[in-house]
Amino acid sequence: NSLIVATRNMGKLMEIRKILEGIPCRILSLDDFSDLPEIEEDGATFEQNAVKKASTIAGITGLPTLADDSGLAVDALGGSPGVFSARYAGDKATDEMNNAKLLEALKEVPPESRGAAFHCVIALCTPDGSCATFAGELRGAILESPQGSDGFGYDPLFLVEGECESLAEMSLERKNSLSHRGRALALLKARLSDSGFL
Ligand code: ITT
Repeated sequence: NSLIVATRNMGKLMEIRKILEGIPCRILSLDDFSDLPEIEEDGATFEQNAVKKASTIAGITGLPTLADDSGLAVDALGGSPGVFSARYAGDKATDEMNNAKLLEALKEVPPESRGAAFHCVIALCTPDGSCATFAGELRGAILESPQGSDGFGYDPLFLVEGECESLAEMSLERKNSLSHRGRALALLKARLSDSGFL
């Protein structure tokens, strides 16, 4: 009984592994396979990209596969960077470059107008091509300078709604308990448990 988590983002992988701990499946990652193709993320939505990643890998490997497509939608930027979050500052952008570009884009925007949301869609696909998707969202605001050093991506700039900490100041467990990814995976686990799998 194996399940592939199809991501090359180590931050995501760590969070997903922690949430799936205890399910009766061996969790494999893309590192357990060689010669898998790069999948172009050309969908217009998180859902399209998540399904594309999971269904492609499930089709090639013959194993059930989970994929995460996620990103940050900033109100003052009309929902950008959205599905382009990983590549906001260019194709080879690092998290630091993306964060610097976001701070620059918002430098004239006052604190009360810096609202944003993280979105995550998890797709679970089987080799026969059937897929289920689960979505989660987390509201917050973009800080004026980074806070904290845990997590990945935009975490140091994201102040969680109703909290006084950024996502990068929280433990992995706490982030998972409230994040967009944690919520989407909680729905997936509920579905697996209703279907008698867990
Ligand atoms: P895979 O496609 O291999 O999974 P990726 O990093 O390219 O990895 P996405 O296309 O889904 O994944 O891009 C998601 C980007 O959104 C990610 O690189 C971060 O910049 C940002 N992001 C998503 N979830 C985040 C989180 O929990 N904390 C901080 N940033 C996050």
